[in-house]
Amino acid sequence: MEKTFAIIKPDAVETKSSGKILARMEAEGFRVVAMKSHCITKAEAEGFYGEHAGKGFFGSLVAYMTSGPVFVVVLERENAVAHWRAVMGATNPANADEGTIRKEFGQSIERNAAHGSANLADAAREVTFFFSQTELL
Ligand code: 3AN
Repeated sequence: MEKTFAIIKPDAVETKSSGKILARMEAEGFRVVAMKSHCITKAEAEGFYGEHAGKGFFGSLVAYMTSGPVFVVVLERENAVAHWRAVMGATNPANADEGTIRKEFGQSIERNAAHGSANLADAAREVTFFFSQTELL
């Protein structure tokens, strides 16, 4: 069993798509290990997306991720990291396949509805970024 970290991003919460995205997580066979509503702070967003610091879209990305509440989620399944990324689809919703979360709910490359860890090391880092060990059930 593998764990990955997901975010239902501000745009998806705002459009009241969170329930549909959670239902899709469960329909794909993920177990929801932990989930909470959270308002990401500027410092958290800058740390979480540190690999993108200095890129042209960084300031806008931080502003967007702190623009409203999100759901942070820990998911468990076989092959969880790769499977959740496949279910999300391409970063840019315009390039995302039919049936993916980003195709259905994403509005732009920035406002793209969901996050998923890129690899196992990122998943471990991202889970501990937002959750304490006692919250993982
Ligand atoms: P992914 O979330 O698919 O792993 P990353 O890690 O390359 O994509 O990018 C993290 C987030 O930064 C994306 N989910 C998106 O919100 C934003 N982003 C990435 N590339 C761009 C871009 N060219 N313009 C605006 N926002 C971007």
